[in-house]
Amino acid sequence: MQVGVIGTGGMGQLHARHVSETAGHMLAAVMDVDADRAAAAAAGHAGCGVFTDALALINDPSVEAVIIATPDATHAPLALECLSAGKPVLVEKPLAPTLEDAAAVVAAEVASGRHLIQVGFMRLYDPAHLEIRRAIDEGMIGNLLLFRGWHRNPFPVPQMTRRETLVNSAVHDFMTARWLFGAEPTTVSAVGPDASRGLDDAGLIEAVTLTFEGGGVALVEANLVAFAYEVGVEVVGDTGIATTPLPQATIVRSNASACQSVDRSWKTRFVPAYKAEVEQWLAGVEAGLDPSGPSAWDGYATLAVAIAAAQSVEDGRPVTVDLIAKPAFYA
Ligand code: ISE
Repeated sequence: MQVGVIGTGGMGQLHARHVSETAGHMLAAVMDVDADRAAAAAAGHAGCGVFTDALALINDPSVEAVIIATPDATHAPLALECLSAGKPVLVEKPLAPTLEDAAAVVAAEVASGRHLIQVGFMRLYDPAHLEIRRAIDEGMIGNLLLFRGWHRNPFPVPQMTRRETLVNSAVHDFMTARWLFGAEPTTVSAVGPDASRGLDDAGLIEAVTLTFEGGGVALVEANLVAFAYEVGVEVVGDTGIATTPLPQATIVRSNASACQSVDRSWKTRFVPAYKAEVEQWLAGVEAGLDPSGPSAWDGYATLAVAIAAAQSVEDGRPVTVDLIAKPAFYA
């Protein structure tokens, strides 16, 4: 496939590299409003075109599939343009900052009659997460009762609000909980320390509780004042527990102490997951298959959880997750 990448910041560059590294596929074009950054991203990729207009890239005949790695607010409108052009698209999370925009993408894809959209929840391709999934699927822990996720990120998007902490960041953890339970959350309760606790950036730590259809419970720590980039999952069943391992970096012991390097960003911790995500997305697109990864419905439903969590923080009480009826298109 000939792939175009829109947005050449850190994520766009990583996706562009993984496209080029995937045998049989080519980075055909990159786009950025910053022409110099787009040109730099194209350098080293023979034959890669440089665009400063996203629509021009999407509609260019040389582009057969698109990856969107632009700021959150542009994800939905660009995904709609890809639908109009009939081109498969891998769009970074969140699908949109508002439920209305996410629902519009769902409606447009259903109306198109084609499954063209995959949303970039790359943790579903992380080996540690896949081992948790396998433990559940193979009955190693019995019936899943409780999910616990922690998401510690020392470098969030600058000046994140409480809402953005949940919509931009914790949205990953909500997707993982939905994926493992195979169900939709019914209520959300979110609380966080306030400035009275002496936290200058109060609101960048949220504790979120989700209850699910069928009785499951999820506890999520969204922590953007962390001192290392750490993402983990623990699932408790009625016959066992499965937990992702702690970081496995080498432990160096000297001067009567031991130290171990830690991750500082998702762009290092999840490189294998991002690579597998692009490889498997491209393989499906090339085979003419529907995307096997998270759909536009997943993007919408997971965003609904994040927005309900933000409402719960504001209201100081649990909030019901109100979803539109799930189209049969996403059965
Ligand atoms: C970022 O946009 C990501 O998607 C990362 O995976 C997440 O850990 C981080 O908190 C987000 O800001």
